Amino acid sequence: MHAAIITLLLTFFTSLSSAHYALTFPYWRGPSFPTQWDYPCGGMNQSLSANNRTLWPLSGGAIALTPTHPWAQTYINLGLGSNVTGFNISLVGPFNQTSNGTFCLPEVKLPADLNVQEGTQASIQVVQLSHLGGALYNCADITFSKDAKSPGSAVCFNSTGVGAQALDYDGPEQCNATTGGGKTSGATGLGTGPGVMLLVVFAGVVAVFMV
Ligand SMILES: [Cu+2]
Repeated sequence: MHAAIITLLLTFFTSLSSAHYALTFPYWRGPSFPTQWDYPCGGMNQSLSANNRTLWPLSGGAIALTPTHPWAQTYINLGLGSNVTGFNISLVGPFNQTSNGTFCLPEVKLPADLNVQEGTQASIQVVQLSHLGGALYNCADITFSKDAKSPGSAVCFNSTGVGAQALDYDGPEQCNATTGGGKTSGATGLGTGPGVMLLVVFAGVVAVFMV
């Protein structure tokens, strides 16, 4: 009886751990699969970074992960320091990361006004909001350095079918107080200037990253 329950639990947790995603570059803080819902780093606390820092280029570098979901709204953030509590610098996103396998952005640039020095420590946070509605977190700890090495094409590549898309934005919701009307149709909204502009600009950004 107990053995059966344990087998059932093991099966459940194995199926959980086969989902979610890992960071393969910079290498993640730790195997967060069972606790990946926990903000801000999937349950992997900062002390785990002690022996696990990746050298990363001073102007920014590659970020590779192994998504397992059909799609996920994805954000990549940065926090400076050796003990990061707030990931307040947006590096990429949000964008829709599509399909599963390996996904890599070969050169994620730092914001132009961000001044990092040789030896500056920081942590990168990846957030994926999956199709099931869960928020999944992972962090990787880095040291900015001119000696940082490229992860190489064995680590930084995009599996067949894996990619990124701009998020579709079909205009703000509109409410007509007199008729009680709701949201306008997507087709109508897409015709509005700001929405299309946002889409085009962001598609350009993603295209640059995907080169
Ligand atoms: Cu998952």
